[in-house]
Amino acid sequence: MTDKDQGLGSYVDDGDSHNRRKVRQTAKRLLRTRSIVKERGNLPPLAIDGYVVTSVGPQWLVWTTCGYHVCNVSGSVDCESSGTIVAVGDDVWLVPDGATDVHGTLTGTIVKVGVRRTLLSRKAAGRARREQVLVSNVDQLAIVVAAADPDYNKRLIDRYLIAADKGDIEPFIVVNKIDLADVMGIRGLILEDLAAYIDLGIDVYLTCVPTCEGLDELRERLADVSTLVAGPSGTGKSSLINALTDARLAVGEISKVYSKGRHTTTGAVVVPLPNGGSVVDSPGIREFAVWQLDADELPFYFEEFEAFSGQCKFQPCSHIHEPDCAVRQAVEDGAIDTDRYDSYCILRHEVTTAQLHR
Ligand SMILES: Nc1nc2c(ncn2[C@@H]2O[C@H](COP(=O)(O)OP(=O)(O)OP(=O)(O)O)[C@@H](O)[C@H]2O)c(=O)[nH]1
Ligand SMILES: [Mg+2]
Ligand SMILES: [Zn+2]
Repeated sequence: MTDKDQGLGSYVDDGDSHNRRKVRQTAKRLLRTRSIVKERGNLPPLAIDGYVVTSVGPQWLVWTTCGYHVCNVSGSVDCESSGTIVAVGDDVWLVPDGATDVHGTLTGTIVKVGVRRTLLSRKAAGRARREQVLVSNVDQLAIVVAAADPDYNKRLIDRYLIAADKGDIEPFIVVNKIDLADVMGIRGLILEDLAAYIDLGIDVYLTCVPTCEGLDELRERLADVSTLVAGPSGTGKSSLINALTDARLAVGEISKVYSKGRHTTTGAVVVPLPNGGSVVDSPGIREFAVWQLDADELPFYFEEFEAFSGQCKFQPCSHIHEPDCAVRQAVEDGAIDTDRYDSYCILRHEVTTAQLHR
């Protein structure tokens, strides 16, 4: 009997991730566009390195071996910018000012931003076509949704999965507030509903903060790596992080000084884990427009299409309107999840409309 049959904890598919990697490589035909803001050459002799923990208004809080520094960004910062010069998680070099701010925190100026190993981007809100890097240099993305209050939305999950793939981040799904599913008697339905992700090799964890269900499995998953915890507002991201760390203690006195005492998370913040690794708490988002997604590359992000797309009559096939489309047939036959196909159609419509207006 499998975990799934028992309706227990987490669902970890050890299956072959080779195919997934292959598809990802094929899909990543678009290079991340980055323009050098300024290449300064040698670093100033007093520069020290650290990483960006969170934003503090227009400034950045940077952890270094000499302690926290609240930093401005130099007007001639050396970075490979893709529209976002500094992001939480960035490796940076700063020159200390030799002073402190009103809270007694050391101050400095960021002069260089390191190359981002991984990143999670989206299209910035508003009309401008601009990339917004939400977080950089994390290994994993925990997509946290709630079993209820608020109801989860698979379209948003699918967008996160694409963005994670594009940014070289390994995603997994956390369904928190599973206690509410039990009250409503819908745990089984949720598992069925999310089976397509498990089939894709994406691990799904079921958690409940008050009863600690699933927290051991999650703790294990987070150990020794860096994980961005993202998802809609109110799903319990901060509650999970607080249960797994002593977040306030871990980030230190400094975050208390700068936090605005709000319940809702207002900006991404790196929280070290007690036994190694770190998590990045992030504010809930309602919408997520994937940055730089082309209609032609979209099918590659729906890797379950691959087994069928070779048999479509027309090559290439958009899998939307062409006759004798093997992908649509597979959806009808139940071999491809209907919701995933719906996500594909919605995204395809979005990206083709956006391409027309470019
Ligand atoms: N029933 C139930 N409630 C939970 C659980 N986890 C968190 N909550 C509650 O859900 C509410 C939202 O939790 P938060 O941790 O602030 O959610 P968040 O995802 O960080 O929200 P944002 O910061 O706005 O993105 C709080 O009232 C929590 O007490 C859970 O497992 N079960
Ligand atoms: Mg929060
Ligand atoms: Zn087709």
